[in-house]
Amino acid sequence: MSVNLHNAQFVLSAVSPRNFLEDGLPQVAFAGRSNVGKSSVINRLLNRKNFARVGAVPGKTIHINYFRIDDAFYLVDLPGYGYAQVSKGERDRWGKLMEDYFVRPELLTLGVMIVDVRHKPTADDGTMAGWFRDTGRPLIVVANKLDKLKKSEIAPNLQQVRETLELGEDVPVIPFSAEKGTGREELLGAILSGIKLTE
Ligand SMILES: Nc1nc2c(ncn2[C@@H]2O[C@H](COP(=O)(O)OP(=O)(O)OP(=O)(O)O)[C@@H](O)[C@H]2O)c(=O)[nH]1
Ligand SMILES: [Mg+2]
Repeated sequence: MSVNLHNAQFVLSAVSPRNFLEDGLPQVAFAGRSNVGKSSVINRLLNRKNFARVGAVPGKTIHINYFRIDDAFYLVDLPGYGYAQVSKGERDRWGKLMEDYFVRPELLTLGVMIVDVRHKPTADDGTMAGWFRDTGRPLIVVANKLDKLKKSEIAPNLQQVRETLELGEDVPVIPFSAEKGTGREELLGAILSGIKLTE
């Protein structure tokens, strides 16, 4: 089946498991540290400027946002983590919501984890990768902000991501720049083939 990415709409923002969607359509869940460029990657993927919100106030959205793409699948935007200036209460709410989500791996069809290719993945990134791994579902890692690296840094940094997150050989690490568009086709192809659709 082919997908029209232009037909994308926001569906709902879940703040508790009662709001989780489960209607049989595949769900592709995006996760990453706050400010890693999650919204930018989603916008780039859909070739939209302001679809998922970029930049506003980091760490403020402790919601799971669902976007329906062409009535074919959901793009699930999980709340970012690792933002220093959040309160304990917010961190707890984040943990509870994520736990509620990941305790039900049947909700998830494919995971997409976004990291900043400039830096060694954090302990939180490691935890996140572990949660994805424990679902038993396929995972794709997006190494974003590639445009900020010198050419000579690319290969070692990609390797560092792979090693730090202890990724299996079946997990692709896709060099990506939401800013420049690098990696868009590869990511799109990996996502669509992961859920058995074509563009
Ligand atoms: N140079 C560069 N900047 C990027 C890239 N992707 C995102 N950014 C910038 O990084 C900042 C954060 O981007 P967002 O897309 O808002 O990040 P986010 O992960 O959604 O952040 P929160 O939702 O606030 O947690 C913005 O200033 C973006 O313009 C990239 O590939 N290259
Ligand atoms: Mg965002």
